[in-house]
Amino acid sequence: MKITDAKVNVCCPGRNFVTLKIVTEDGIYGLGDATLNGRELSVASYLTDHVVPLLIGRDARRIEDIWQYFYKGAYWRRGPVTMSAIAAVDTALWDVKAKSLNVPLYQLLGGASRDSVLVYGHASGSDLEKTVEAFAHYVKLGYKAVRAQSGIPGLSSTYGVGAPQLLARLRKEFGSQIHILHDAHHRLTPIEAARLGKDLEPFRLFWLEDPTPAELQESFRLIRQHTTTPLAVGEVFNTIFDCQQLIQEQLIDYIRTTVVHAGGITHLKKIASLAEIYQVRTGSHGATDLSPVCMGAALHFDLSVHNFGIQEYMPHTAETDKVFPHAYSFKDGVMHPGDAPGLGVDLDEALAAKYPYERAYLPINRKLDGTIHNW
Ligand code: CS2
Ligand code: MG
Repeated sequence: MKITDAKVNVCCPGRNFVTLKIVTEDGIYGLGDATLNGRELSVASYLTDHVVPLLIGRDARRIEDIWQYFYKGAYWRRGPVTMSAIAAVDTALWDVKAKSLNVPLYQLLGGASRDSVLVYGHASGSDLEKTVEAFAHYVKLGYKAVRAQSGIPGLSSTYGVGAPQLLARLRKEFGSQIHILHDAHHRLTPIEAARLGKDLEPFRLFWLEDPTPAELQESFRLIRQHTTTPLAVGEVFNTIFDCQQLIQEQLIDYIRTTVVHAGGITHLKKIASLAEIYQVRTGSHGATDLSPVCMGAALHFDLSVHNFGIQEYMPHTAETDKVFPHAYSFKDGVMHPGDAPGLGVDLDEALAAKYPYERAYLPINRKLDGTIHNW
C-alpha cells in the first residue's frame, strides 16, 4: 500500500492546528495531529520540507519501520519539533491501517480494556468563589473528575495559588465522591512542592500535576520522600527517556505524555508498557491546543492500554469541531472514541481554508519583581 501523497494543513478555527494528511495508492487517507502550541510553523516546515519527500513511495503498512526510519534516520534525535512531526506521521499511518481493515483503531491496539474513558474537565476562576462556581458547573455537566485552579484576586494570571484553601472549600461543598486534580504548572521548587503535597494530603487529590520542572528527574525524589499526594507529569515530554527515571524509581503515579508530542501511538505504547511494570498509570494531556485528531487518537489509546488512569478533556470551540468532524463523544463524565473505522476524526479542508494561520504565543509569566517564571 504505497503512500502517494502527503500534505500539511495549517488552520486557525479559534486557535492554530497543524494536521498531516497521508494518502495511499488505493485512496485511503490518514490524519495525524502535528500541533505544537506557539511553534506550529516549525513542525509544518519539518514535515513539508524534510519528511513528506521521504514518505512518498513508502509502504504505509510498515508503521514501526517508518517510525524508526524518521527517529534514527534524522541522526538528530528527540525534541518537541522532531517528535511532533514523527507523531503526526505515526498517527496518520495507524489511521490508514485501521481504515484499510475497516476497524476502529482501538481494535488494533489490543481491543478495549474498558467500556469508556474517564475524563477530567477544568474549573478555573480568578478567585476562590469563581472557581467554586466553575467547579459546580462541571459537576452539573456530569464530570466525575475536575481540575481546580484559582487565581490571586487582582492578578491577571489564574494559575496555581491558594490550593489548600480551595481544596478545603471544594471538599466541603462537593464531598469525597468527586475526583479533584490540581496543576502547579512547573512553578514550585522541589521542597515547595513537597510542602504543598503534604498540605493537600487531607483533601485526597487525584493528582498534583507538574509540581516542579521535570528536566531534572531526580528532583522528584525529594517531593516523593515527603508526601503521599499522587504526582503526575509529562505534558512537555517527547520521549520515553524524559520519564525513564521517574517511572523506574516510582517517583510519579501518572505519566501524562501525549500522542502528538511524544512520538505518536507507537511510542506512547512503549511508554505505557514501561509504566505498567512500575504501576504507573497514564493520564494523557488533552488541552485545547491539541487538535481533535489528537483527542481521537488519545481516546483509542486510553480505551486500549491496561494501565490507563485518566484523560484530560477540554472541549474545542464549535468552529474547531466543525473543521474536524469526529466520532468521539462525552456523556456522564466519560468519553468513547466511537466505532468509525480508523481514528474516527476527519478534516474538512474547504472549511479549514476559511481560517488561516494567526501568529500566537503562549503567555509569559513573570514574578512581581519582573523575573521570568515558569508558566
Ligand atoms: C495545561 C495546558 O492542560 C494542561 O494541563 O498544562 O493547558 C498547557 O498549558 C498547554 O497545553 C500548553 O500548550
Ligand atoms: Mg498541565
